[in-house]
Amino acid sequence: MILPIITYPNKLLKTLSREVSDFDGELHRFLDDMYETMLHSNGIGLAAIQVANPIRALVICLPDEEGNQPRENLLEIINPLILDPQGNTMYQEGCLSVPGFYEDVERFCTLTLRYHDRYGNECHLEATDLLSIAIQHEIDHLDGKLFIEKLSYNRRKKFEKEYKKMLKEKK
Ligand code: QAP
Ligand code: CO
Repeated sequence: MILPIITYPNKLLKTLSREVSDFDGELHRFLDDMYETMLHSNGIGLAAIQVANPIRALVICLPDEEGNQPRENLLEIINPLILDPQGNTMYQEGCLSVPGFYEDVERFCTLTLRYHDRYGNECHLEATDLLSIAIQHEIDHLDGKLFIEKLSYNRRKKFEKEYKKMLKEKK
């Protein structure tokens, strides 16, 4: 089932999402819906709060060389914790909840992630490059934060102006 994605400035995006404690069929169906919704919207990452569910769950599926995002490349990340973040890197980020806007954001370069899979098993992964950036972007959603909040004052002003203009034209 494809779920509606909420977009800025919807205040729900500011929610602090709660930990998942039941790794049951309902969670599994919801994760399936998140993957379907992300692919349908041409995304590479999606956090639960973006479909109005305030739980600490996110999905990431980076495209392969052919641009495909097969299910075997899907990462389902629940209750994540970043350990040992290192270095800094810049990337031009976008967000399904801030459609049509992309801007450079600074992130940690590499990290280790502790999280649970859909069955509640404890997992660890080491991430670099785009995966590391995607993880940090999505975990920010779980904490009610958007990438536009990391922009400098002037770039944020530029964003607000462009975004309002775009919303008006869409109507
Ligand atoms: C987060 O972002 C991310 O504006 C995932 O019109 C960002 O999937 C991970 C998208 C940067 C790694 C690096 C955005 C699709 C998708 C748009 C997305 C749009 C259509 C964003
Ligand atoms: Co996002």
